[in-house]
Amino acid sequence: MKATAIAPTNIAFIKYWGKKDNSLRLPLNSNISVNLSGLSTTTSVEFSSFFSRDDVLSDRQKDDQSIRRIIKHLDLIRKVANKNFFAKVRSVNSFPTASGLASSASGFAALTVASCRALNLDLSAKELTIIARQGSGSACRSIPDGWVEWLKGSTNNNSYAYTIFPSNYWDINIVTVIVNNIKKDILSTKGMDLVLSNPFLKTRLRKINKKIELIKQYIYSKKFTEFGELVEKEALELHAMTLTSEPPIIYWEPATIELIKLVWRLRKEGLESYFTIDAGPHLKIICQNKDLDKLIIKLRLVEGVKKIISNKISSGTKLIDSHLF
Ligand code: 2P0
Repeated sequence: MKATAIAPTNIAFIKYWGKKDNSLRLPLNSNISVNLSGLSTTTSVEFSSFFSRDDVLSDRQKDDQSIRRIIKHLDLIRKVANKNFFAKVRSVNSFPTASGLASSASGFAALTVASCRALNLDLSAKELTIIARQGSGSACRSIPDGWVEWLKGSTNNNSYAYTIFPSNYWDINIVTVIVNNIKKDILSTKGMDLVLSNPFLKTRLRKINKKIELIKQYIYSKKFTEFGELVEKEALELHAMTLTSEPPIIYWEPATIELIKLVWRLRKEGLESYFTIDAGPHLKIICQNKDLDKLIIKLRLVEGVKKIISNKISSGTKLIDSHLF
Protein backbone atom coordinates (compact mmCIF):
# COMPACT_ATOMS: atom_id res chain seq x y z
CA MET A 1 0.00 0.00 0.00
CA LYS A 2 2.60 2.49 -1.16
CA ALA A 3 2.14 5.28 -3.70
CA THR A 4 4.09 8.29 -4.93
CA ALA A 5 2.82 11.51 -6.49
CA ILE A 6 4.52 14.54 -8.01
CA ALA A 7 2.71 17.87 -7.71
CA PRO A 8 3.56 21.27 -9.20
CA THR A 9 3.37 24.49 -7.24
CA ASN A 10 0.94 27.04 -8.60
CA ILE A 11 0.70 30.79 -8.84
CA ALA A 12 -2.62 32.60 -8.59
CA PHE A 13 -3.54 35.44 -10.95
CA ILE A 14 -6.76 36.07 -9.04
CA LYS A 15 -5.84 35.52 -5.41
CA TYR A 16 -7.26 33.48 -2.57
CA TRP A 17 -7.04 35.78 0.42
CA GLY A 18 -9.53 35.11 3.20
CA LYS A 19 -11.69 32.20 4.24
CA LYS A 20 -15.34 32.00 5.12
CA ASP A 21 -14.78 28.69 6.91
CA ASN A 22 -11.42 28.11 8.54
CA SER A 23 -11.63 24.39 9.20
CA LEU A 24 -13.04 23.46 5.78
CA ARG A 25 -10.87 26.11 4.10
CA LEU A 26 -13.70 27.57 2.05
CA PRO A 27 -12.38 30.73 0.34
CA LEU A 28 -14.17 34.08 0.34
CA ASN A 29 -13.88 34.22 -3.43
CA SER A 30 -13.23 31.94 -6.39
CA ASN A 31 -9.69 32.28 -7.71
CA ILE A 32 -7.54 31.43 -10.73
CA SER A 33 -4.03 30.00 -11.08
CA VAL A 34 -1.58 28.13 -13.27
CA ASN A 35 0.69 25.26 -12.38
CA LEU A 36 4.41 25.93 -12.66
CA SER A 37 6.74 23.52 -14.44
CA GLY A 38 9.93 24.35 -12.54
CA LEU A 39 8.83 23.82 -8.97
CA SER A 40 7.38 20.57 -7.65
CA THR A 41 7.07 18.30 -4.63
CA THR A 42 7.37 14.51 -4.77
CA THR A 43 5.79 12.58 -1.93
CA SER A 44 5.72 8.85 -1.18
CA VAL A 45 3.22 7.47 1.30
CA GLU A 46 2.91 3.96 2.67
CA PHE A 47 0.17 2.72 5.01
CA SER A 48 0.71 -0.49 6.95
CA SER A 49 -0.80 -2.40 9.84
CA PHE A 50 2.82 -3.02 10.97
CA PHE A 51 3.45 0.68 11.69
CA SER A 52 2.85 1.81 15.26
CA ARG A 53 2.84 5.58 14.58
CA ASP A 54 2.83 8.08 11.75
CA ASP A 55 6.39 8.72 10.57
CA VAL A 56 6.57 11.98 8.61
CA LEU A 57 9.75 13.50 7.20
CA SER A 58 10.43 15.98 4.45
CA ASP A 59 13.59 17.44 3.03
CA ARG A 60 12.97 20.69 4.79
CA GLN A 61 13.11 20.70 8.55
CA LYS A 62 9.49 20.47 9.61
CA ASP A 63 8.40 22.09 12.82
CA ASP A 64 5.94 20.28 15.08
CA GLN A 65 3.04 22.38 13.86
CA SER A 66 3.63 21.43 10.20
CA ILE A 67 3.94 17.75 11.13
CA ARG A 68 0.68 17.93 13.09
CA ARG A 69 -1.00 19.52 10.09
CA ILE A 70 0.20 16.69 7.82
CA ILE A 71 -1.01 14.06 10.30
CA LYS A 72 -4.38 15.80 10.53
CA HIS A 73 -4.62 15.54 6.75
CA LEU A 74 -3.72 11.83 6.88
CA ASP A 75 -6.51 11.44 9.47
CA LEU A 76 -9.00 13.01 7.08
CA ILE A 77 -7.97 10.64 4.26
CA ARG A 78 -8.05 7.63 6.63
CA LYS A 79 -11.57 8.65 7.62
CA VAL A 80 -12.70 8.87 3.98
CA ALA A 81 -11.15 5.43 3.31
CA ASN A 82 -12.44 4.00 6.58
CA LYS A 83 -8.99 2.57 7.34
CA ASN A 84 -6.88 3.19 10.43
CA PHE A 85 -3.34 2.21 9.39
CA PHE A 86 -0.45 4.46 10.34
CA ALA A 87 1.63 5.97 7.54
CA LYS A 88 5.22 6.55 6.54
CA VAL A 89 5.59 9.79 4.52
CA ARG A 90 8.68 11.09 2.74
CA SER A 91 8.77 14.22 0.64
CA VAL A 92 11.28 16.16 -1.45
CA ASN A 93 11.04 19.48 -3.23
CA SER A 94 12.61 20.12 -6.63
CA PHE A 95 13.65 23.57 -5.48
CA PRO A 96 16.19 24.61 -2.87
CA THR A 97 14.60 24.38 0.53
CA ALA A 98 16.05 27.61 1.84
CA SER A 99 14.89 29.65 -1.14
CA GLY A 100 11.61 30.80 0.38
CA LEU A 101 9.70 28.78 -2.19
CA ALA A 102 8.61 25.96 0.07
CA SER A 103 5.03 25.50 -0.85
CA SER A 104 2.11 24.06 1.02
CA ALA A 105 0.25 23.88 -2.32
CA SER A 106 2.51 21.30 -3.98
CA GLY A 107 3.08 19.57 -0.64
CA PHE A 108 -0.57 18.95 0.20
CA ALA A 109 -1.48 18.15 -3.42
CA ALA A 110 1.19 15.42 -3.60
CA LEU A 111 0.31 14.15 -0.11
CA THR A 112 -3.39 13.91 -1.01
CA VAL A 113 -2.96 12.11 -4.33
CA ALA A 114 -0.33 9.66 -3.00
CA SER A 115 -2.27 8.90 0.21
CA CYS A 116 -5.58 8.34 -1.56
CA ARG A 117 -3.95 5.93 -4.02
CA ALA A 118 -2.04 4.15 -1.24
CA LEU A 119 -5.36 3.54 0.54
CA ASN A 120 -6.97 2.36 -2.71
CA LEU A 121 -9.49 5.16 -2.77
CA ASP A 122 -10.96 5.48 -6.22
CA LEU A 123 -11.70 9.20 -6.37
CA SER A 124 -12.40 11.61 -9.21
CA ALA A 125 -10.09 14.58 -9.82
CA LYS A 126 -12.81 16.82 -8.37
CA GLU A 127 -13.00 14.73 -5.18
CA LEU A 128 -9.22 14.81 -4.83
CA THR A 129 -9.26 18.62 -5.03
CA ILE A 130 -11.90 18.74 -2.28
CA ILE A 131 -9.66 16.68 0.00
CA ALA A 132 -6.47 18.61 -0.87
CA ARG A 133 -8.26 21.92 -0.21
CA GLN A 134 -8.78 20.93 3.42
CA GLY A 135 -5.02 20.44 3.88
CA SER A 136 -4.12 23.80 2.37
CA GLY A 137 -6.49 25.86 0.27
CA SER A 138 -4.16 26.54 -2.64
CA ALA A 139 -3.26 22.82 -2.84
CA CYS A 140 -6.52 22.05 -4.62
CA ARG A 141 -5.33 24.17 -7.56
CA SER A 142 -2.19 22.03 -8.04
CA ILE A 143 -4.17 18.88 -8.88
CA PRO A 144 -5.90 19.70 -12.23
CA ASP A 145 -3.92 20.42 -15.41
CA GLY A 146 -2.81 23.87 -16.57
CA TRP A 147 -5.03 26.91 -15.94
CA VAL A 148 -7.25 26.24 -12.97
CA GLU A 149 -10.24 27.82 -11.31
CA TRP A 150 -11.03 27.03 -7.67
CA LEU A 151 -14.75 27.63 -7.23
CA LYS A 152 -15.46 29.14 -3.84
CA GLY A 153 -18.63 27.06 -3.35
CA SER A 154 -20.65 27.20 -0.18
CA THR A 155 -20.18 23.72 1.28
CA ASN A 156 -17.40 21.15 1.49
CA ASN A 157 -18.62 19.38 -1.62
CA ASN A 158 -18.97 22.29 -4.00
CA SER A 159 -15.72 24.15 -3.33
CA TYR A 160 -13.35 22.46 -5.78
CA ALA A 161 -10.82 23.13 -8.54
CA TYR A 162 -10.97 22.26 -12.24
CA THR A 163 -9.08 23.01 -15.44
CA ILE A 164 -10.34 26.02 -17.39
CA PHE A 165 -7.65 25.79 -20.10
CA PRO A 166 -5.08 23.00 -20.61
CA SER A 167 -1.39 23.61 -19.95
CA ASN A 168 -0.57 23.95 -23.65
CA TYR A 169 -3.37 26.46 -24.36
CA TRP A 170 -1.17 29.56 -24.22
CA ASP A 171 2.62 29.39 -24.36
CA ILE A 172 3.75 32.05 -21.89
CA ASN A 173 6.57 32.14 -19.33
CA ILE A 174 6.41 32.72 -15.62
CA VAL A 175 9.76 33.72 -14.17
CA THR A 176 10.09 33.24 -10.41
CA VAL A 177 12.48 35.78 -8.90
CA ILE A 178 13.63 34.93 -5.40
CA VAL A 179 14.91 37.86 -3.38
CA ASN A 180 16.95 37.94 -0.20
CA ASN A 181 14.65 37.54 2.73
CA ILE A 182 15.92 37.67 6.25
CA LYS A 183 12.51 37.74 7.89
CA LYS A 184 10.48 34.63 8.46
CA ASP A 185 7.37 34.92 6.29
CA ILE A 186 4.10 35.50 8.08
CA LEU A 187 2.01 32.45 7.29
CA SER A 188 -0.77 33.01 4.76
CA THR A 189 -3.21 31.41 7.18
CA LYS A 190 -2.50 34.20 9.69
CA GLY A 191 -2.61 36.95 7.05
CA MET A 192 -5.96 35.66 5.85
CA ASP A 193 -7.42 35.76 9.35
CA LEU A 194 -6.51 39.45 9.56
CA VAL A 195 -8.21 40.36 6.28
CA LEU A 196 -11.64 39.53 7.67
CA SER A 197 -11.71 42.78 9.67
CA ASN A 198 -10.24 44.86 6.83
CA PRO A 199 -12.64 47.69 5.89
CA PHE A 200 -11.62 47.42 2.21
CA LEU A 201 -12.53 43.75 1.94
CA LYS A 202 -16.14 44.53 1.02
CA THR A 203 -15.05 46.58 -1.98
CA ARG A 204 -12.67 43.86 -3.10
CA LEU A 205 -15.34 41.18 -2.91
CA ARG A 206 -17.92 43.33 -4.68
CA LYS A 207 -15.68 43.54 -7.75
CA ILE A 208 -14.07 40.12 -7.74
CA ASN A 209 -16.57 38.21 -9.88
CA LYS A 210 -16.24 40.77 -12.66
CA LYS A 211 -12.45 40.44 -12.44
CA ILE A 212 -12.68 36.66 -12.73
CA GLU A 213 -14.94 36.91 -15.73
CA LEU A 214 -12.57 39.40 -17.39
CA ILE A 215 -9.40 37.43 -16.79
CA LYS A 216 -10.98 34.30 -18.27
CA GLN A 217 -11.90 36.28 -21.39
CA TYR A 218 -8.35 37.63 -21.68
CA ILE A 219 -6.84 34.18 -21.31
CA TYR A 220 -9.32 32.69 -23.77
CA SER A 221 -8.50 35.33 -26.40
CA LYS A 222 -4.78 35.42 -25.42
CA LYS A 223 -4.81 39.18 -24.91
CA PHE A 224 -1.41 39.49 -23.25
CA THR A 225 -1.54 43.21 -22.41
CA GLU A 226 -5.03 43.19 -20.89
CA PHE A 227 -4.25 39.95 -19.05
CA GLY A 228 -0.97 41.28 -17.64
CA GLU A 229 -2.44 44.60 -16.52
CA LEU A 230 -5.22 42.84 -14.65
CA VAL A 231 -2.78 40.38 -13.04
CA GLU A 232 -0.66 43.26 -11.73
CA LYS A 233 -3.67 45.15 -10.42
CA GLU A 234 -4.85 42.08 -8.56
CA ALA A 235 -1.39 41.49 -7.02
CA LEU A 236 -1.21 45.10 -5.85
CA GLU A 237 -4.71 44.81 -4.43
CA LEU A 238 -3.70 41.77 -2.38
CA HIS A 239 -0.83 43.78 -0.91
CA ALA A 240 -3.09 46.78 -0.35
CA MET A 241 -5.20 44.44 1.76
CA THR A 242 -2.23 43.22 3.79
CA LEU A 243 -0.94 46.79 4.31
CA THR A 244 -4.33 47.92 5.62
CA SER A 245 -4.93 44.95 7.91
CA GLU A 246 -4.65 45.37 11.64
CA PRO A 247 -1.85 44.89 12.47
CA PRO A 248 -0.51 45.66 8.98
CA ILE A 249 1.69 43.18 7.15
CA ILE A 250 4.43 44.27 4.75
CA TYR A 251 5.56 41.26 2.76
CA TRP A 252 7.96 43.20 0.53
CA GLU A 253 11.70 43.66 0.79
CA PRO A 254 13.67 46.49 -0.88
CA ALA A 255 14.45 44.22 -3.85
CA THR A 256 10.71 43.62 -4.35
CA ILE A 257 10.18 47.32 -5.06
CA GLU A 258 13.30 47.50 -7.25
CA LEU A 259 11.92 44.66 -9.34
CA ILE A 260 8.44 46.21 -9.63
CA LYS A 261 10.03 49.42 -10.88
CA LEU A 262 12.26 47.50 -13.28
CA VAL A 263 9.24 45.72 -14.79
CA TRP A 264 7.49 49.08 -15.27
CA ARG A 265 10.61 50.68 -16.75
CA LEU A 266 11.19 47.80 -19.16
CA ARG A 267 7.58 48.06 -20.28
CA LYS A 268 8.09 51.69 -21.18
CA GLU A 269 11.13 50.62 -23.20
CA GLY A 270 9.12 48.01 -25.08
CA LEU A 271 9.88 44.82 -23.13
CA GLU A 272 6.39 43.82 -22.06
CA SER A 273 6.21 41.84 -18.83
CA TYR A 274 3.94 41.89 -15.77
CA PHE A 275 4.42 40.78 -12.18
CA THR A 276 2.43 39.11 -9.49
CA ILE A 277 3.45 38.66 -5.84
CA ASP A 278 2.14 36.31 -3.16
CA ALA A 279 2.41 36.45 0.61
CA GLY A 280 6.17 37.01 0.51
CA PRO A 281 8.75 39.28 -1.14
CA HIS A 282 9.36 37.26 -4.32
CA LEU A 283 8.05 38.19 -7.77
CA LYS A 284 6.61 35.99 -10.47
CA ILE A 285 7.00 37.77 -13.79
CA ILE A 286 4.96 36.86 -16.85
CA CYS A 287 6.49 37.36 -20.28
CA GLN A 288 6.27 36.16 -23.86
CA ASN A 289 8.86 33.83 -25.41
CA LYS A 290 10.49 36.55 -27.49
CA ASP A 291 11.38 38.55 -24.37
CA LEU A 292 12.43 35.80 -21.96
CA ASP A 293 16.22 35.86 -22.39
CA LYS A 294 16.43 39.64 -22.36
CA LEU A 295 14.25 39.84 -19.25
CA ILE A 296 16.38 37.33 -17.33
CA ILE A 297 19.56 39.29 -18.14
CA LYS A 298 17.95 42.44 -16.70
CA LEU A 299 16.66 40.66 -13.60
CA ARG A 300 20.11 39.28 -12.76
CA LEU A 301 21.43 42.82 -12.38
CA VAL A 302 19.06 43.79 -9.57
CA GLU A 303 20.67 43.89 -6.13
CA GLY A 304 19.11 41.41 -3.73
CA VAL A 305 18.01 38.90 -6.39
CA LYS A 306 19.02 35.47 -5.13
CA LYS A 307 17.67 33.06 -7.69
CA ILE A 308 15.73 33.10 -10.96
CA ILE A 309 13.66 30.12 -12.09
CA SER A 310 11.95 30.14 -15.46
CA ASN A 311 8.67 28.20 -15.66
CA LYS A 312 6.22 27.06 -18.31
CA ILE A 313 2.65 26.19 -17.47
CA SER A 314 2.52 22.58 -16.42
CA SER A 315 0.12 19.71 -16.00
CA GLY A 316 -1.27 18.87 -12.58
CA THR A 317 -0.46 16.21 -9.98
CA LYS A 318 0.52 12.77 -11.27
CA LEU A 319 1.17 9.36 -9.76
CA ILE A 320 4.62 7.97 -10.56
CA ASP A 321 6.24 4.56 -10.15
CA SER A 322 9.54 5.55 -8.59
CA HIS A 323 9.13 5.73 -4.83
CA LEU A 324 11.30 7.67 -2.40
CA PHE A 325 11.71 4.61 -0.11
C1 2P0 B 1 -3.02 32.44 -3.55
N1 2P0 B 1 -1.96 32.59 -1.33
O1 2P0 B 1 -4.11 32.56 -4.11
C2 2P0 B 1 -2.81 33.25 -2.30
C3 2P0 B 1 -2.17 34.56 -2.58
C4 2P0 B 1 -0.94 33.45 -0.86
C5 2P0 B 1 -1.19 34.78 -1.48
O2 2P0 B 1 -3.13 30.71 -1.43
O3 2P0 B 1 -4.37 28.71 5.00
O4 2P0 B 1 -1.08 28.39 1.97
O5 2P0 B 1 -3.17 26.78 3.92
O6 2P0 B 1 -5.39 27.54 3.07
O7 2P0 B 1 -3.13 27.79 0.62
C6 2P0 B 1 -1.55 30.75 0.21
O8 2P0 B 1 -2.52 30.18 1.00
O9 2P0 B 1 -3.36 28.98 2.82
C7 2P0 B 1 -2.26 31.36 -0.90
P1 2P0 B 1 -4.11 27.95 3.74
P2 2P0 B 1 -2.46 28.72 1.56
O10 2P0 B 1 -2.11 31.72 -3.99
